[in-house]
Amino acid sequence: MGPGLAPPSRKRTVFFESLRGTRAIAFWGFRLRREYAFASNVEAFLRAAQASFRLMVRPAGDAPVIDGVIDDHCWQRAFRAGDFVELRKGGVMNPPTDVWLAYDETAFYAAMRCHDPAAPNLHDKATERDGRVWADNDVELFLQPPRSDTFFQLICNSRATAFDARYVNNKQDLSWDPEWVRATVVGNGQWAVEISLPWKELGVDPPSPGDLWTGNVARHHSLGKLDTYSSWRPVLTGSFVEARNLGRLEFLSGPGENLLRNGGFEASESGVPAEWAVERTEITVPSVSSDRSAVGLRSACLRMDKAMMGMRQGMYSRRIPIEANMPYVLSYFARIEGGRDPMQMGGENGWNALTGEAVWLNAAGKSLRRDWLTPRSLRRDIWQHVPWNLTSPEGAERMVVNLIIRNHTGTTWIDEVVLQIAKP
Ligand SMILES: [Ca+2]
Ligand SMILES: [Ca+2]
Repeated sequence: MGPGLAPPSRKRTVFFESLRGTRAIAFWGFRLRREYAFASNVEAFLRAAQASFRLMVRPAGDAPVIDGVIDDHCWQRAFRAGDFVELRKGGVMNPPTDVWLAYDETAFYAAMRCHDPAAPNLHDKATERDGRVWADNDVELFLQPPRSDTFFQLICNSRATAFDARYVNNKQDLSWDPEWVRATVVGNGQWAVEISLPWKELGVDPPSPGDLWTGNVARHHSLGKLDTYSSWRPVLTGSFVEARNLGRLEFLSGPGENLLRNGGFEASESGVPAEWAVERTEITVPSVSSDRSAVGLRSACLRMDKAMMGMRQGMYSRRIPIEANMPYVLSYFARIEGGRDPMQMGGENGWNALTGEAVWLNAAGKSLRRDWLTPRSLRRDIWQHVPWNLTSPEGAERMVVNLIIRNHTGTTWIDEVVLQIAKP
């Protein structure tokens, strides 16, 4: 056991999956399989999507305890990515893998859950650093700082044995032996890993919010002669170990306290997410779906498809308690796909419109002011973070966030709506 190595803890059964989480994953898998079944050319679809694959990395807040148990606070608020795609084949991998990423000034943190009906009987063998770890059940993390010709590969098998290599212009250097901490728990039907990698081991400063790195998360599922390989960012030609096959990692600023509850649109039985409402007759209910989770967001998001007769679709938040004369930041993630070119936001005459409003109310529920929330333009096919700076008017006690979409073509997704007090 080398320095920085946490002892592997095997064959502990972990009950960290809430009922709600299990249901969301099942629903999401069903949606995705159905979509893929309808796609006439899965590979073409994936190729088009490849460039836009983006994993969001949120600040950890409190650093996770690296014990292989994925129940730390930072994982609860991290984005979950999944839907690993099989190497050079393009199908969504089953059994699935879930990934959460986080960071702080000290280190990069990752948690992966590998679903595997064979667990706990995994028969992994490698115990030596830089040995045949990649022949076992493993997870593989790839990281490349911006403007660098070097990327890093960190492999961990179910016994928490490490394989770490540095690649300079795609040439492997195994002598790179950073001090990183990892721990695994092998349970029934799954095994889990947590990783902490100090930034100083990469020889770089910690990322700042908004920084874009490249990277990927991959998995080897060892099934004897039926080994399978899959990754979060699809790799359709070549191997995982190529800079050109890395996706994007986006480091985000901290969410602070979200005054708006259920900004992630976690679904309810009725189809309308908790804390949201549909209040106007000309507005129809958008669907809550999870079919874009692969770009980094959590289990549910709001989906609005091309509407009949220009019918608007929208959701209204419940009234959120706020303070008067206070600066706020309201933000969400949006993604548009397949619409008319160029996409015109804000106009409603035959075009797609993503609009919204923040309505400030006084104690009697009277509207004091409306601030329109209409992005001027959005790039297509990637999740984008759209923030507004707002100041509450004198006498305001509550606000309502209205999200309204009018799609004549294409599809729009919204997720992770956050309202917080602006930093001074
Ligand atoms: Ca933990
Ligand atoms: Ca090494």
